[in-house]
Amino acid sequence: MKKALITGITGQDGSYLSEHLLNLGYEVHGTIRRASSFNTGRIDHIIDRLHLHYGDLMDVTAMAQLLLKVKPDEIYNLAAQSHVRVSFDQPVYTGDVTGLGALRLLELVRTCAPEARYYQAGSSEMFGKVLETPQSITTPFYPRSPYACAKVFAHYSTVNYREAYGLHASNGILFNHESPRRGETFVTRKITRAVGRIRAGLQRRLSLGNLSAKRDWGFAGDYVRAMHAMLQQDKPGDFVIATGETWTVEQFLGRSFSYAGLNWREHVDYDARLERPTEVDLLLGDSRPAREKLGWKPNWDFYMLVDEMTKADILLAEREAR
Ligand code: NAP
Ligand code: G4F
Repeated sequence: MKKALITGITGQDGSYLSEHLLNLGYEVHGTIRRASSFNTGRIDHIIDRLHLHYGDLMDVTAMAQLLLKVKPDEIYNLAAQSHVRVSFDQPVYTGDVTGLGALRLLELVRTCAPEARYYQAGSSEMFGKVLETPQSITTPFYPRSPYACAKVFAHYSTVNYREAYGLHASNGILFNHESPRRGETFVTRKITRAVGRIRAGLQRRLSLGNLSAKRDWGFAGDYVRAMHAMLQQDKPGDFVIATGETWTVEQFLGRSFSYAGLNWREHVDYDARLERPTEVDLLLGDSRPAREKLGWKPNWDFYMLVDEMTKADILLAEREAR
């Protein structure tokens, strides 16, 4: 039985990747952080089938012990301070966790588990102020936030450890992917949560920032299949994972509100504090190499994504209202 270790198992992607690997017959291990309140809500439905360990990308000693104890065949580094806006408020912390955290883990893989295959969660945010459209694996990076700078550092650290030490280390450059399990401060979930709550009479207004930004939005459940597929290749490499379609925040907003029979213009306020010092205006990915080499393709399109997220949050708000 193959063993996988997932950092960030409590996050959106960690939960879908765990389900995927369990379905494939893996023994799935993951790191969790001690918190003052419960933080395993996304994996509670499978928790009896998982092996959870306290661990943190800042804590090299605990992570080293974990690698030596678990001896994973595959390591998925999903842990990060993953919020772009927050990274402007906590740039050094974000650089430490999201950037140096990956390097710390790579160094541990090199010394404690050199045969393990390593996946690094890269981001389309690295393309930032895009130098070409669509963005592909050869598009130069132009990061626009402390988060994106940290991800660029993690990306090149992964490439360097592959080339310098022969690790089977791959970067997935994933474009935005969402789901009913998405964190509630990311724009898609913030919108669908508000739609559900407004419809149920639990909330009146929704404050948002820039509505004209364009994102290539996919479904997280589709994207974790690509992470696993990358580690099954004979040779490690880097892949862009995207739907190949781009939509504005306003289009997401319009579709979600209309799914619930509401008009967004009657409920949404503009709040300048939600703007970023530097914005990423347009993301649109070219994932043809992943489709050809990994045999990957997304099953959900934009409308399905918005509708499923909105439906789930309508049900959630109805339960809250009861
Ligand atoms: P997420 O929901 O924010 O989950 C982040 C995970 O990292 C959580 O499990 C969190 O634990 C954990 N974590 C944070 N700081 C940590 C630390 N110091 N040590 C150990 N664990 C830590 O993110 P996601 O959407 O699942 O994304 C997964 C990864 O893909 C992230 O690296 C993200 O940057 C990257 N990515 C995401 C997208 C996207 O659109 N979702 C696109 C491209 C790349 P707690 O639950 O304890 O906070
Ligand atoms: O949902 P967002 O916060 O996602 P963003 O910044 O694109 O980052 C996400 O995707 C990246 C992949 O490209 C990941 F690497 C990263 O970890 C994260 O998962 O914001 C999307 C857009 C932005 O242009 C933002 O300015 O929505 C705009 N926006 C407008 N109003 C808002 C809001 N974003 C948030 N979070 N909250 C708002 O009220």
